[in-house]
Amino acid sequence: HDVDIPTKKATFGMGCFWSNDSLFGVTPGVIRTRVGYSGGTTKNPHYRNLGDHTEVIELDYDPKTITYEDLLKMFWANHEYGLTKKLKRQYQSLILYHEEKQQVAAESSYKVMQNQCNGQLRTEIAPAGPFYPAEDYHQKYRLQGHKDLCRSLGLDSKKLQTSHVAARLNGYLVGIGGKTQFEQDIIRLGLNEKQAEYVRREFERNEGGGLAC
Ligand code: MHO
Repeated sequence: HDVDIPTKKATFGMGCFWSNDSLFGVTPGVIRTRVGYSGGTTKNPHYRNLGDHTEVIELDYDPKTITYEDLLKMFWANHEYGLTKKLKRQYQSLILYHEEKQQVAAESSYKVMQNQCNGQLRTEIAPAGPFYPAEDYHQKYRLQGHKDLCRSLGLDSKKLQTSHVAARLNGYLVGIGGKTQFEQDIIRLGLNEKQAEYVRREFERNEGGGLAC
C-alpha cells in the first residue's frame, strides 16, 4: 500500500519534530515524511550533538493535491515554541527550499507574516543542503509507542521513514486528521478490521487531547 506517484520535497523547522511529523503525516497530499537534522554545516549531527543543525521535517508531497503555499500556511500556523521567541538553534524556525518557486513563495509569505508579527519574526529561509535523518527512535515517534500495531503492519525501522501508512497512522494515533478522514482512509491504507478498531479506540482515548511534545 505504498503510494508511487511523482512527489516534491519540502523541508521545515518548526520546533520539536515529533509533533510536526504527526501533523503533516495526516495531511492529504503529503505522501511520506521523515525527521532529521539540517540547515547547518557540521558533519553527521546526532540528537545529542546537533552542531549548528536544526530539527526539521522533510516531506514528500503530491503537488497536484496540495500546493507549497498550503504547506506554508501550515508551517506558519503550527510552531511548537512560537514564531518570535529566541530559541536554541535546535528549534530554529526554518524553511529550506528545494527550488526557486518554493523560495519565492516562502519569501512572499514571510513578508506577510513579518508584518503581522511587527517585525519580531525570527524565521530563516535558506536553500536546502544535506539532510541527516534522525535516529530511528525519532521517526514516527507517536506511532512507535504502538509496537504490536507496527509489527502487524510490518513497519520496520526503514519503513518508518518511507511508508505512507506509517505517516498517516503517526497522526491518527494522536487524534490528528479526525475520525471521519480516518474512516475514509482505512481501505486505501490497507488496514484490516482489527487494526482499524485499534486506531478507533485511540481516537476515543485522545478525545480533547492536544499535541504536547
Ligand atoms: N519536549 C521534548 C522535545 C523532544 S524533540 C525531539 C523533550 O523534552 O524531550 O526535540
